[in-house]
Amino acid sequence: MSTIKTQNTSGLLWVTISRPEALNALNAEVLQTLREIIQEAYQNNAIKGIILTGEGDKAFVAGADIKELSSLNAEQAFALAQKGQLLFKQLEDSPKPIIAAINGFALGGGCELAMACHIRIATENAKFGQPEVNLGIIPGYGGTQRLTQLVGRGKALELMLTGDLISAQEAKAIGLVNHVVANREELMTLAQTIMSKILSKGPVAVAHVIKSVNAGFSFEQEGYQAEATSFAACATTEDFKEGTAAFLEKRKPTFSGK
Ligand code: DAK
Repeated sequence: MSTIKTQNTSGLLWVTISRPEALNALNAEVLQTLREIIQEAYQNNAIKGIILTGEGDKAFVAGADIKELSSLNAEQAFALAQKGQLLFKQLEDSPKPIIAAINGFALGGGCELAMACHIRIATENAKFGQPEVNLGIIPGYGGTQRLTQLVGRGKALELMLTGDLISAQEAKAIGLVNHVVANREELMTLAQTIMSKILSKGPVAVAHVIKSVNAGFSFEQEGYQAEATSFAACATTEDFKEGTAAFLEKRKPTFSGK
């Protein structure tokens, strides 16, 4: 049975990590399947955006699979780290928007997975944390960087050094999630509402917003320079012409993605 379920509804790809017996923990199979799904989604012009969630009401993803982790040798750990980091970077750099719909525990690698997505929304029973220190390791899928970027150095250090879990409301208060809703049904509705709004905009501009924001956190590029380059690229598109024309003609724009 597959550990990830997908459903494509009108260009929106719903991706559900499904290992409820292990609270949707990330094992090698899940990571490999997710990698294949994401690569296929990038190449498929019919897919415009992705909503990522976990099966059930208890967990988004409760971390890397601790059973699998415990039996890794150094060589396997290195290979896993490289593959995992690449996947999370691909998610973060996706030109198509990705929303994490967090329906329960988002711990360790699960919290890191959510942070690699562009927008996070959660149910009120969700819990967040980087409890790796409890296992004698540190976050290894970019958590030390992304958590610090999202919530600031002081709170990030407290969470990673103590391994404490925080509630969805606390996560919202520190900027780790954008919205908290009552239950799974509301979560999916809100995810779809936000995604539909994003997908009504020009896809070239959407991709360049993501690229420009990410550039500001990259040591390889200067954020403002990248933003100017992206702005210039957007300005030559048909979507830009259509968007400005529609505004001036007081009508809704129809974007072609060109
Ligand atoms: N891995 C494997 N199985 C897990 C799991 C996990 N992370 N979390 C839960 N499960 C399993 C439990 O073992 C249990 O299985 P059975 O005993 O029924 O067979 C089942 O899911 C239900 O869990 P519980 O019985 O524990 O449920 P509770 O409600 O009592 O507790 C809990 C829920 C989420 C508080 C608890 O399950 C828990 O503390 N889970 C572990 C959370 C955790 O520590 N997560 C962080 C894992 S470390 C790397 C990069 C990144 C990472 C590693 C390497 N490289 C670069 C190489 C990331 C590391 C992590 O994420």
